[in-house]
Amino acid sequence: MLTRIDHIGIACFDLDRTVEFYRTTYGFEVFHSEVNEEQGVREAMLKINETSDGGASYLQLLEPVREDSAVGKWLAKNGEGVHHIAFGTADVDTDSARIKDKGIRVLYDEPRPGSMGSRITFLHPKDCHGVLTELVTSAAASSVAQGTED
Ligand code: CMX
Ligand code: CO
Repeated sequence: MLTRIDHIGIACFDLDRTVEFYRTTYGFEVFHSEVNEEQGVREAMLKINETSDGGASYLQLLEPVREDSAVGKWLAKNGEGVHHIAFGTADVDTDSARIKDKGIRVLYDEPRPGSMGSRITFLHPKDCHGVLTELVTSAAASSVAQGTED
């Protein structure tokens, strides 16, 4: 079950300058940053609020580390802006299988590593009314599901 907006992914040319914009304009601070080589991005997660399912909602600022990455290609075509929306779920495997059964293209056979130890997959934007849609199970939700939390 999808229970929150986990994040909104925003593509930018210069991560540091964009982080500074969100800090000075709104007062949002960087909660976490990392490079995800597989996805070809350098990213900063700005936590906006906690959510009623025990998770949180973030802005995910994304700077490509390679021109041929998904975000690099998108930026070259569209310029900066909202790149994708991500819904949070306690069980990305079940939800992506359920959505795939509706005939919507799920881009990965198995969820892949996302921010902060999460597991992620994507739905094709052409099957989602033009919105690239990500499904996320946070590391905390994964460890609860697998019975490995501390
Ligand atoms: N939102 C909406 N539409 C998009 C899109 C996006 N973010 N990215 C591409 N499209 C559209 C294009 O405009 C294009 O439409 P037209 O044919 O009408 O022009 C079509 O989809 C194909 O686009 P493309 O430029 O040829 O790009 P690709 O097919 O090579 O890749 C996609 C598109 C969705 C498969 C690829 O971006 C992808 O695999 N995305 C998932 C991974 C990702 O985005 N990673 C970065 C974020 C990581 C994270 O969130 O942690
Ligand atoms: Co994302």
